[in-house]
Amino acid sequence: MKLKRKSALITGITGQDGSYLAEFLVAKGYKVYGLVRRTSTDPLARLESLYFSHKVTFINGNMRDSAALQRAVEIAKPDEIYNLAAQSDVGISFTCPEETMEVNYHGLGRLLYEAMKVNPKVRIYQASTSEMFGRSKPPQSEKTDFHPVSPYGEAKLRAHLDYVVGYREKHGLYICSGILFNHESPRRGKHFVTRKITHSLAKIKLGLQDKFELGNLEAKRDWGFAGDYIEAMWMMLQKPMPEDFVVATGESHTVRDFVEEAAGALNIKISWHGKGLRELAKDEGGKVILSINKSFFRPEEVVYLLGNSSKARKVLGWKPKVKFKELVKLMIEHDLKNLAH
Ligand code: F7E
Repeated sequence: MKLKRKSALITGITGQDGSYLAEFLVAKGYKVYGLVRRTSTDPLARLESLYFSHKVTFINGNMRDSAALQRAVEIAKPDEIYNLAAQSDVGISFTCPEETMEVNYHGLGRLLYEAMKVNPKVRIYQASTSEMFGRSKPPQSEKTDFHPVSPYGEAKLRAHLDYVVGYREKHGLYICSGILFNHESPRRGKHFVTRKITHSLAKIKLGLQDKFELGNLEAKRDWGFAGDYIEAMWMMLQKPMPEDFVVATGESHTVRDFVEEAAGALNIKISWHGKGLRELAKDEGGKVILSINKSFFRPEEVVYLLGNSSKARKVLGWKPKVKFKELVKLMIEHDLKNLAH
């Protein structure tokens, strides 16, 4: 007897995580559908081969549009939904708080309402985030209190409490939060700090750019590889009962460490000069390659994130494969190769 192929709907399929997850689920034999928002940028940038080989099906729509969400779940008839669509830029959430709440909080509410009508047994993954911990002391685990400091963190926390915990407890919905710490890759958008650093330094190395600017160098983040983290998303939905999991490496580094590691991978010897907003980094020849610009600071900053993912390791059997140094190296190598063409 032939088993029915599972169907998955990924919102946010065109993003970094969405594209890795689509590849992963296609390889597992899933029928994969992606909700795609109309923008003027190329939605195929990360998904060209899957799309043209008809391995994923795009459905137009976005998280603000209930009718479009209804159509998406009716077409995909999903066994699993991965809600990765979001206004995911923490810095921008301070200038666009309403949009952030609309998409990251109300969007999930709309999706759940439509999904439950089509299949009350659907399993849903919600992309929650370490930003919900905000100023809670590290290391942060599933037991740590939430103290978000950004509109992004607040919207994600409300979605977690009202729709993940709330619908699980009140309506018996199968829904899990993956509380993911920062996860990066060569597919990361260039407005996030890691890719901004690797891309800018690679350009400087190739003589295509003189210098670049950053904000707070002292923020500490637990950076893992996105390709490892999407596997944890899938693992969560395979458990008999829905639960929430922290996904992290358990290693934290400052933005400054990231700059040094990336420069080292390019054989650029940097030295730091000055303090605060006047701090600079110079190369061996004394040329300024990095300066500080206060516009990249946030009104409120999450100072120190360090995840304790022992529950995911124990219950899911998940562990990160790519370590910090390797992550930086693979991002640098990708940027060098792409820019050299
Ligand atoms: O900033 C500092 C900045 O924008 C990291 C999202 O995926 O992970 C991400 O959020 C740190 C912050 O990521 C610049 O102040 C310094 O402390 O790369 P980011 P994020 O805000 O941590 C979480 C888990 C998510 O859920 C989010 O969706 O770097 N920083 N200078 C800078 N950040 C940026 N973007 N640009 C700078 O020039």
